[in-house]
Amino acid sequence: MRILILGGDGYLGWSTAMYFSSLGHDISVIDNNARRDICKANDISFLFDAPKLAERSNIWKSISGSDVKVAMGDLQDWDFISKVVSSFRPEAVIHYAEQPSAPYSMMNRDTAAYTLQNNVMGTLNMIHAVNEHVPDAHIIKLGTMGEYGTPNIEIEEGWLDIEHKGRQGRFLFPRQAGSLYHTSKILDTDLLWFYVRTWGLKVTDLMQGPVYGIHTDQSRLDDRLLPLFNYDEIFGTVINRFIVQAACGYPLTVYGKGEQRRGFLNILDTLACVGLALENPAESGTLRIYNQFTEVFSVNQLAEKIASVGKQVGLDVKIDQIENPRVEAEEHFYQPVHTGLLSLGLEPHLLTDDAMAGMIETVLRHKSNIVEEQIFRGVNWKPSRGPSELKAVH
Ligand code: USQ
Repeated sequence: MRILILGGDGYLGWSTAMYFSSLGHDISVIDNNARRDICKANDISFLFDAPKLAERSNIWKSISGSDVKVAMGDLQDWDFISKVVSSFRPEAVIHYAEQPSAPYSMMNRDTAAYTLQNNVMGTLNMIHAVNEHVPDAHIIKLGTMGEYGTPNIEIEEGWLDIEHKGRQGRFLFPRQAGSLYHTSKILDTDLLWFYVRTWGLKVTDLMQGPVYGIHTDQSRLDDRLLPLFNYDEIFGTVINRFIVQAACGYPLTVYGKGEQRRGFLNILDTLACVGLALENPAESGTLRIYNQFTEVFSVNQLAEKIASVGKQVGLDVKIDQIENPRVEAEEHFYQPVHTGLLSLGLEPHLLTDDAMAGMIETVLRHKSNIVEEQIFRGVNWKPSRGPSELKAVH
C-alpha cells in the first residue's frame, strides 16, 4: 500500500515508517522538525543521537534496501500538504503530526496557542487534503485515552448508547480532558466526526495510552535508527522517564499520591495496532474508535515494578513522592474497555521484568547522554504558582 505518515521524525512516526517499509509498503513521510526545534529551544536533549530524518532515511535504505521518501514541511502549510497528497496519492494516511505533550501545552499562553493551532489546523488540513485528492483513503489518526479523562463510570470504546426520555441515541463517549493538549485531541476527534458525517470519509481514531519502549525489530539493526527518545519532564512519558531515572540513580518522580491510573502499551504494540487498523480499514462514512492500550497500572505500581527490576540488575532505585505539578485526580476509578484491537488479533507485549530489564540495559549503554537537570524542572499547570521559565519556540 501507499502509506503517508505525518510526523515521520517522531518517537512513533519514525518507528512506524521503518516497520511498514520493512513489510514492503510504499512509504512517504512528512515532518517539520517541530520536536527537535522545541527541544533545542528548551535545552532538552534526546537519549540517543538520532540523525536528521533525511539522513536516517538514507541509513535505512542502505541497511534494508527500502525507500522511505521524506518531504520536510508543515502540515499547517496548505500548499505543501495538498501537493504531497496529490502527488503521492496515499491509500492510507497515518497522522502523528501533533504537539504531543500535555505539560508543554500548559506552560504558558504561547505554548497553549501553538498546541491548538498546530494540532487542530494540522488535522483540518489533513482532512481537506484527503477529501480533495484521495477521498477513499483510510485516515488513521492517533487520538489519546486522555480525551476521556477519568470519569467515575466505565469508559467505552469511543461511543455511548444513551436512553433519554424514552428514546435512544448513540453519541461520542463524554470527553473531559485534563490538559489543553488532550483537549486539542478532543477537537481533532470532533473535526473527524463532522467530516465523516458530511463527506463520508473512512476514519479510525486510536485512543492511545502512554507508550513506553525503545527498540523495534528495525531499530535493532543499527543504533542510528533508534527513535527520538525523550526522558525530560515535557516530552518523556512516565515509564520511559522512570527507566532513565532508575538507570542514572535519580529517585523516581512519582507525582502526588501516585494512584493516578492509565492504560499503557509497548511501542511494539503501537505498531501492531496501527497495522491491524490498516489491514482492517474503517468503512466509508464511519468513524471507528479503538482504545489502544494493553495494561492498566497506577504510577505507584510502575515505580514499585521498576524499583524491583532495578534491584535485580544491581541498581539502587529510590522512589520520591513529589508535589504534583499537574492538576489531575490522584485517586480515581479507571476501567476502560479495550477489546476492539484484541478482537482484530492484537497479541500484547506486556510490561514484564524482562522487558523492563532490557530497556534499563539499553539506557545504561547510553547513560553518558543523560542530563539530570532535564528530569524535573517543575512545569506548573496553574499560573498562580508562577510563570514557567521554559520557552515556546514558535
Ligand atoms: N507522572 C508521574 N511522574 C512523572 C511523569 C508522569 O507521576 O515523572 C504521572 C502523570 O502525573 C500522569 C501519568 O504519570 O498521571 C501519565 O503521565 P505521562 O506523562 O506518561 O502521560 P500524559 O501526560 O498523559 O501524556 C502521554 C503522551 C501523550 C499521550 C498520553 C496518553 O505524552 O501524547 O496522548 O500519554 S494518555 O495519558 O492516556 O492520555
